[in-house]
Amino acid sequence: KIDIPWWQNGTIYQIYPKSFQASQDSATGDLLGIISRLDYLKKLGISAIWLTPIYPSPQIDNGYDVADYYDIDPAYGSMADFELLVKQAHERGIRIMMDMVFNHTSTEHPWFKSALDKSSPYRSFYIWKDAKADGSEPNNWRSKFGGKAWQWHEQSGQYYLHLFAKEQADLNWENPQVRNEIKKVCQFWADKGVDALRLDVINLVSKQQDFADDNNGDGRRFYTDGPKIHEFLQEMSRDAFQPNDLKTVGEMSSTSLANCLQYASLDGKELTMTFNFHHLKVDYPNGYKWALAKPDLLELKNIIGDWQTGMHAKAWNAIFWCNHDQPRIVSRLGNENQYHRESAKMLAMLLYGLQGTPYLYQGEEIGMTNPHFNSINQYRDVESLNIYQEKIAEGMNEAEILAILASKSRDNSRTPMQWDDSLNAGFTTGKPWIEVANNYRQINVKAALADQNSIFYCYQTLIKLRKEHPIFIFGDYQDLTTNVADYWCYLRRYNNQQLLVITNLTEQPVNWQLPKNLQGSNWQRLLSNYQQATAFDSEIQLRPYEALYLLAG
Ligand code: TEU
Repeated sequence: KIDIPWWQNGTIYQIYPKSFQASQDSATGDLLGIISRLDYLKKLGISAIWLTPIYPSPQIDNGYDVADYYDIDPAYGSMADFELLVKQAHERGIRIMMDMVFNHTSTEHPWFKSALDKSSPYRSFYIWKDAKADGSEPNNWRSKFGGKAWQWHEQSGQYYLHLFAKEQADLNWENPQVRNEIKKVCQFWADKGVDALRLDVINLVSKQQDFADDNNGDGRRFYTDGPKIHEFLQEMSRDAFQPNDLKTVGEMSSTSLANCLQYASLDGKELTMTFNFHHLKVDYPNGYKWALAKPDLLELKNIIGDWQTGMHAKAWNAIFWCNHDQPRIVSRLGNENQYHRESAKMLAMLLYGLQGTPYLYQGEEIGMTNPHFNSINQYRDVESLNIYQEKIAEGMNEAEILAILASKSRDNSRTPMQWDDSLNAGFTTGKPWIEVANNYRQINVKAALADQNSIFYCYQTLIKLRKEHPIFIFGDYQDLTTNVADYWCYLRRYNNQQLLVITNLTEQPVNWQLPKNLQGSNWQRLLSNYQQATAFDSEIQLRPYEALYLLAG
């Protein structure tokens, strides 16, 4: 038996505290609510929970605008509640991963407030530039949330950079004092017993220092995987992560495989693993998020395949379908209606057969769907509200932009967790900050736990299988269905074992012919998403959204 570290064979469960569980009648969830659900998470079998930001914040971007790195937002509880959460989680063998937002702070952060004064020592904590001769912005970079990336400050007569909302000012990582403050923050949370960190848009922190205009883009090529990024991460790793044994996952916006090989190298000199998002852009026509298109399933497979083979035995992947920025996967790649259960399980089996650490987003384990909001008043997300205004101003009709939001908005994944069929799905006895999806009477945890054949138990099994079979962790990857879009079968090999992951991505039945060299192996059925097993020999007949794990050796 080999000893595999938790961050390799465990599954990490993402909690969006605002929408997870309220302990009483508040509009948002809180830490005591999370504590009350730890036994549920233990039953699921996860190894760690990632909490999106719970620090004091004006909540312009739901906590990704941090006003104090050293405290808990009163809406979520107190530091004592947090300490209790760490203790109670650890008692159940569940580790805690905190979300660290170091590319920017809230403009309500004391550093930024002080930085408004040109003579303050904190001025250089942020990126201030003079206007161009005609008074316009220092360059043409765009904010990821729409509009320009620069905000004018009248009193001090300069612009500051914000790659996200104007209330999220970018920190100046060139300043060693900034980096030292960040190390102190990591130390503080490590001392509280935190085991791991998720680093928000960490590959954007090193900006090319000439701040030039981007003549064929929005500026991202001047700060994505920027000039000093590896140097900065090595410094953080040496001074903050490694001394505290903090495991890390970097959120890598628009990154490349070559860079991730270095960020997440198994030598551990930078980070433990990385998220990338290329596979979740296969339904963005020409890379543009705010338009509708069917997902390109061939591209999906090719992108994931490139990362599987590219990172194998060299660096470590984080694998995921969902997070708080993405629509629900069953609505996106599956079938919410007739094949809700089959397609949700198929997508789970497809992902959990891959190499890397799975991240499971709250509600994914019960097949939660997009809520299908149909009025702008139902949306809360700053990005969605901005794009709505932009499109209306451009003359798009309202029905069209609402249809786009219903499929693309980040709020699709931010609706309250569906616990049971009572008022507000058991999330709060008060009025939730965002509406509950109205299918909660059918799709909820209580119903899932009562049904041995539910999506929940499929995830529970997958999480367990990954701990029992090292082939999931260390096996190589080979696509057996290249150039086919509608079904996807791949092979993992480790020592003398073989694992076949066979999936039908559509509702059309399909027959798949086992490659000659794999026929006759003594395949054992490890898992299937249909109750009645399909017969197989050299040919396998796949029903709608069918998925199968076969193991040999
Ligand atoms: O997201 C980074 C990011 O660039 C995207 O996922 C973004 O939400 C998407 O491209 C918009 O279309 C991280 C956080 O996960 C997100 O919630 C924050 O809003 C963002 O950083 C800023 O801190």
